[in-house]
Amino acid sequence: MKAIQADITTLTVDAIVNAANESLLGGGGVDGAIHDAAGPQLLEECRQLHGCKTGDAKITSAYKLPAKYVIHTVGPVWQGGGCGEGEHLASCYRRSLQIACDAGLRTIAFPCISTGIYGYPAEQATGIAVQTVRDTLRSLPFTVDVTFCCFSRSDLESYLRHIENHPD
Ligand code: AR6
Repeated sequence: MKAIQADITTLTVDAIVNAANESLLGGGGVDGAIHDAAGPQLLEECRQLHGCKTGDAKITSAYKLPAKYVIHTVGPVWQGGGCGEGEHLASCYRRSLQIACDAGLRTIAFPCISTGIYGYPAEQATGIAVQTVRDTLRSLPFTVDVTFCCFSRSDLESYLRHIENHPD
């Protein structure tokens, strides 16, 4: 696994993960950027999915994006930490990787799920993301190459610290 600072819509990977909401019908943040770059066909396909529960994920084509697929996952809204937010966030990373693996995908990029509009504290979210991806990769039947795609310098620094402090 590695961390970079980039706009996730520019990445040429098998799948980029979208930090969506339960409607899967678009929104702001990375979700808005992904729909803008993919074009209107993405929304058409998302309409057929009839939403997605928090902590779960669903896959679509990526249309005009350089990636092949988009895996839409729904992170938790931060409510102080006592409402299962940590388990839901971990589930987003786990389910997205399982779906990628089931589809035979080998490269995947994640944004910092829930840490924007949904308000999850970034440092805590980084710890959950790195630990969950590490644990899930060990359980998969083949290797998936994971990129943590950070939008901000501070998120990148946080990921680099967590990855270095807990090497494989
Ligand atoms: N590439 C990579 N990361 C990005 C990009 C980008 N182009 N744009 C933003 N980020 P957010 P959430 C980062 O708010 O907190 C939407 O309305 C951003 O800096 O996109 O899970 C959905 O429809 C932050 O680090 O997602 C939901 O309603 C991270 O992506 C809601 O927001 C996540 O921020 C989901 O909120």
